[in-house]
Amino acid sequence: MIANQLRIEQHINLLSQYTATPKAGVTRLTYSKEDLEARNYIKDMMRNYNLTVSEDGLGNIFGKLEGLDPSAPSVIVGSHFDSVPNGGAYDGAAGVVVGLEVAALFKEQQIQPVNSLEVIAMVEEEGSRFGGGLMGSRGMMGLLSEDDFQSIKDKNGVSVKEAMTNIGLDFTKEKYRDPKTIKAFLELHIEQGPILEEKNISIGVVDAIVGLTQLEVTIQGRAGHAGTTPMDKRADALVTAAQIISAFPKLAEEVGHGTVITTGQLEVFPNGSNVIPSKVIFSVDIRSGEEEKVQQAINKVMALIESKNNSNVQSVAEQLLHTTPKVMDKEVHSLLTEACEKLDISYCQISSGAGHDAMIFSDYTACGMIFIPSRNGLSHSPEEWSDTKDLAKGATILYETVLRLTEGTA
Ligand code: HGY
Ligand code: MN
Ligand code: MN
Repeated sequence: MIANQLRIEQHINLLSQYTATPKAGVTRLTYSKEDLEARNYIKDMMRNYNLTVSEDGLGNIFGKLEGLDPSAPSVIVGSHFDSVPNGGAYDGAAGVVVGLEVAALFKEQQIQPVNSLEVIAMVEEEGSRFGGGLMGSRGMMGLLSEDDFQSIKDKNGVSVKEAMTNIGLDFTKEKYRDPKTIKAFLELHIEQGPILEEKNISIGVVDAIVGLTQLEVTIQGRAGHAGTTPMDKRADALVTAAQIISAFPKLAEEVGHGTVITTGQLEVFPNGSNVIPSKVIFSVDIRSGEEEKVQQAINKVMALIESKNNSNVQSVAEQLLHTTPKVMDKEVHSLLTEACEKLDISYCQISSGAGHDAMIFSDYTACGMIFIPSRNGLSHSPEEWSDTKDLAKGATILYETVLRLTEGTA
């Protein structure tokens, strides 16, 4: 493997230290202190590898190796560098580190590309701070308006613009990236599931990514005294929320075809142990490989919410994100599999149950993704772990593929 496993290991270990919850996984929320520490590290590494560093109006980081033909569209390689709360050291970071490794190999091998190579580290893919998710890639493709960046706020009411300013980022810079300036987007990601490990295969070449819908549901009831309010005189928002959420496993089963429905976030107001909850806000994450099944699941969830409305309790659901299932670019997919065969690395086709920035970019440019195995299939957990040997294999595959896409020569 031409990729340097030790260097990759160092990047992963150092980035994992930029967390708000040391000893309890990686918590690196967008535009946080930890974001800034990781951002500065990534930019320093980009400069080490002779890349010209820039940040756009959302704080996405770019490291560019100018090609012989500056007018030719770039090949972009990378991933996101934010995390879920108490997540792992590899989700997103592995793809950024492998992008850095491709740039390091271009430098070591003195490769001069025709098309520019750009390493990217994107913000807010997880949506852990501002909800929805895929904000960095959606912003680049013009799917979010300037007003959105003022209205989108975190749980403490801090807007994207304020949060950016707080860490010295300039939100007035251009956010939009003309897709004509991108030849292809490549991303390595951990599988976040058990398939590759079970099959004892090093690389999954992604053919498709599930459709993903995120809802935010608000249940409005009425606060009351837990001791003096008879059970038949209550408008308990949390009881209603519990009735809705507990029905999701059955709804998902009715839709079938691997459809999954999850509530990962729930807030109770006023959150007093002796107060009947007046309001509950919770998330609903709906995924399936077929758009028709996603729509069926959404319809069932909305009908269930509607059915719980009465004179005492009212519910509303807001759609924060909806992406249809996406297919990866056939030509890029072939280049990736050819690289696996040339390097004699075991691989298989795989579909993604996780969402990725590639599902946004794939509507605008050629996208390719490869997965590496996740130990015990675990992710979004402090126990997330992948072997840097597999990361080195993945980096070598992306290096070979980027060489061909950029028509690089030594
Ligand atoms: O939710 C996802 O699938 C991704 O980790 N953002
Ligand atoms: Mn994730
Ligand atoms: Mn991810």
